[in-house]
Formats: sequence, structure tokens, C-alpha cells
Amino acid sequence: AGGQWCYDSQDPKCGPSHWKELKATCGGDKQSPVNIDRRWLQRDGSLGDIIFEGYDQAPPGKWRLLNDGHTVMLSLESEPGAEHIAISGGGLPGRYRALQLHFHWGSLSTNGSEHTVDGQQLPMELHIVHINVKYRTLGEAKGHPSGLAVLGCFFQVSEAPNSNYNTIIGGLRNISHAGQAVDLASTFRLGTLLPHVAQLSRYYRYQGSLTTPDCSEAVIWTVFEEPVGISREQVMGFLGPAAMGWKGPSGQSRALQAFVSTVHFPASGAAPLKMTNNFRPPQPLRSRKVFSSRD
Ligand code: 1SD
Ligand code: ZN
Repeated sequence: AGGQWCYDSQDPKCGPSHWKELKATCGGDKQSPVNIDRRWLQRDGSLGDIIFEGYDQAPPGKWRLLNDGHTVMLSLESEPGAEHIAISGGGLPGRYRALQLHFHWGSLSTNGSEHTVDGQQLPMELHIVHINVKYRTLGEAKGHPSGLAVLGCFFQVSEAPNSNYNTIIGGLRNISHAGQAVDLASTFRLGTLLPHVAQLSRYYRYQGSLTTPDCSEAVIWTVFEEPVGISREQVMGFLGPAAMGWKGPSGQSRALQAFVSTVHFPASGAAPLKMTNNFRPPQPLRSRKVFSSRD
């Protein structure tokens, strides 16, 4: 009790298989992530388009990017008086306000995501965490099955860089160590981080949990079918230059040197450990179903 949780990449002794010893909920029946087995999807015609508020304009003010020791998190709380970024529709029982977004990623181009599709892991997954507006605090929302709504989005490695991620990736070099935070140079349209609008009506839906302790079973999950493209060099912004077979600056990749950074887990031993493989493996679906918005 009172112990710290971690990922296996930090120390298998406090990794995901031990979380239920710290928090019994982590051994519950409605845990996340899950494998999305496309053979067993159930079509739900009531899962219409999600209504996005504030996703298509850059809000005033500053956004703060934080290395919280487990992930890289961008706080999305609006300034007092400003319009909230929120979602509704899409079968959600109400309106949900955006709190923060963060990432889960791996050490190779083939692992990193939390949800898997037909047993396959993708290199990275974005989570945008929203709170049901009828609850005032995260603590309160965590006590209700529909307290939180998280949007999940997969990444795939593309040839072309995705400039919509430049502001976030550019901030990583300033949060190399756990506990460090940086105000990003600018806010941006949150919607630009998501798949193309035309693809947003295709998503998976199921009832689950937070994927980190305390693993509260309070999350309505929406996972978009279409992954977002991001270049190899951009993934290296998260992984550091030694990952993915990158040989260091030479010729045209010299310009990357300034760009590449390494984010670290909290230092436990002598040297800080590169932050990577910060994903929880899929949990049993048990009696749950995964619904799909489209055939
Ligand atoms: O892992 C995150 C965790 O960092 C925190 O953001 C939590 C919300 O308080 O959400 C989980 S997750 O389920 O969105 N991965
Ligand atoms: Zn997450």
C-alpha cells in the first residue's frame, strides 16, 4: 500500500500486472484498454456523429505541456470566461468538457498503443480526456460509469511529417525530465490533431476505465478507426534519437538534431530512464461488447 505504480519498461516489479495490489479496481471487470476484435463488433445505429465544440479554433491563452513521470500531458483547461472545449452527441449521455490530452507510445514502430485492433498494436495512441459537465471534480466523476469520456486516436508512421504536431513535439525538449513543464508557444486548433473530419464518424465505443491507477471504471471510450499519420522523425521526438534505428545526423537529417529530444521517466537509479512503452496491455473484455458506429 502507498507504493508507486509504473510500467514494465521502468521496473517489472511495479508494472501493470501488480497494479491491482495497489488498487483493487485495477483487477475489475470493466478495465481498459481492450483488444478490439473486429469480428465481434456490434453495430449500433444510434452512434451518430460526435459534436465537437471549440475543436476548430485556437483558444486564447496558453497551454501547458507537462512530463508527469508517466506520460507527456497537455492541460486543456480554459481560462475563466473563455469558451470550453467540449464534446457531446455520438451516443454520449450529455456534454463533456476537455481536461487534458496525453500520449502512450512504444520503443519500436510496432508497439506503443494501449488499445489493439485484431490483436495488433500501433506505434502510439493519443487520449483526450473529458469530464461530464454535471460533475465538478475529477474525483467526483470517477465515481460514475459515465463520469468521463476519453477520445482515443491511433497513429501510424507516414512518409510526410504531420505539421499539426509541431507545437507539441517542439515542446518536448523542454520537459526531458519528470516534473518539468513548459508553456507552449501557441495554442492551436485541437481538431487538427485528430483524423480527417470525414473519418470521425467511424469509431469504436465501449464502457471501460482509466488505463492507469486508480483504474476507475468511469470512462465511456471512443476510439477512432482511422489512424493519424506522423513521420518517423516525429515519433523520434518522443523516443529519442537512438530509437528506431536512427543513426544520428548526417546529410539532410542534420537539421533534425536540434529537433530530436528525449523524454525521461523519473530517475530511480543512477541514470534517468528514457520514457517509452508507457502503455497498459489489453484487459479482458468479459461480458462487455465493443460497438461500432459504422458497418
Ligand atoms: O493515463 C491517464 C492518466 O495520466 C490520467 O490522465 C487519467 C485521467 O486522470 O487518465 C488516464 S487514461 O485512462 O486516459 N490513459
Ligand atoms: Zn491514456
